[in-house]
Amino acid sequence: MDGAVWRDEWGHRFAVIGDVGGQRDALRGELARLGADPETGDLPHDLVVIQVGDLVHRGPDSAGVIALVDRYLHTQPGQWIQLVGNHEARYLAAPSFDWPERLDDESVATLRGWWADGLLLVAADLHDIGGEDILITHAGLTEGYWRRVLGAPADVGRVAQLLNAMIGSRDELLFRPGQMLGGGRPNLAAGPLWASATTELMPGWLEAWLPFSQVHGHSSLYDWAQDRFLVDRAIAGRTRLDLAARHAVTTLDRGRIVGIDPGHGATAVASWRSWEPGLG
Ligand SMILES: [Mn+2]
Repeated sequence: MDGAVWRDEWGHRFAVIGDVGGQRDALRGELARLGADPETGDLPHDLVVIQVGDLVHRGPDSAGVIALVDRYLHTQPGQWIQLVGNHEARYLAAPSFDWPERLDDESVATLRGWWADGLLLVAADLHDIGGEDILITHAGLTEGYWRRVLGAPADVGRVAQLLNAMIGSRDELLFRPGQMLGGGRPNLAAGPLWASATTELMPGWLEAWLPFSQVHGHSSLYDWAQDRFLVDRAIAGRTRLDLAARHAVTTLDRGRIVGIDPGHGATAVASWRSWEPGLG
């Protein structure tokens, strides 16, 4: 489906940005590539950004990333859709995992304000991109969670609505862990902030009919640093890699699952891009 950038009925184009991990300069650089003013950072008026969560930790400037996003949420509302990652959720409920870094109090207060004000979502959805519907979450929606918790709705808009309606009232269920927290066997009903792409998200959907396509961050089927797949050939054989963008696109029977976590660490990776509907 490589072609021109897709636009909605109001002429908006979209960019879905993977995990930022405290890399403010890398985020600013990608936004400038997308047409943001390199000086002021202002977004071009036709652009809507969807960021998949994990804004913070690992990199040098988590507070700067939070402040930047907070500015977009308030000065260009409707042009920035912020999803919650497990690294944000750590500050929204009793901490479920240890992490060597601690956000400053002001950043924590900002995150909690977003959650209380409905500015931090669990899911976003895009309709009819060349016939394809797409659900966007931090870690991906597992088959088990979609079936058992949500009741297996086929409509992507309904799924996003159900997930976002749980904010503030069912946080424990939204933050349901999987194998990445506490280990143990893969949980094919792991929650949308914690599902592991390799052992939970992909294996569950490989055996089922995907009701809509998905874009997620959080983890990757491919180890970009070591240049190797972390999954078996049944999944790797269905997966196309964009090494420069750090996107892994797995095509299943009725849709695809696109992983866009660039894998930033203490330093930002040199080459990565957001995922832009219509471009591939
Ligand atoms: Mn994550």
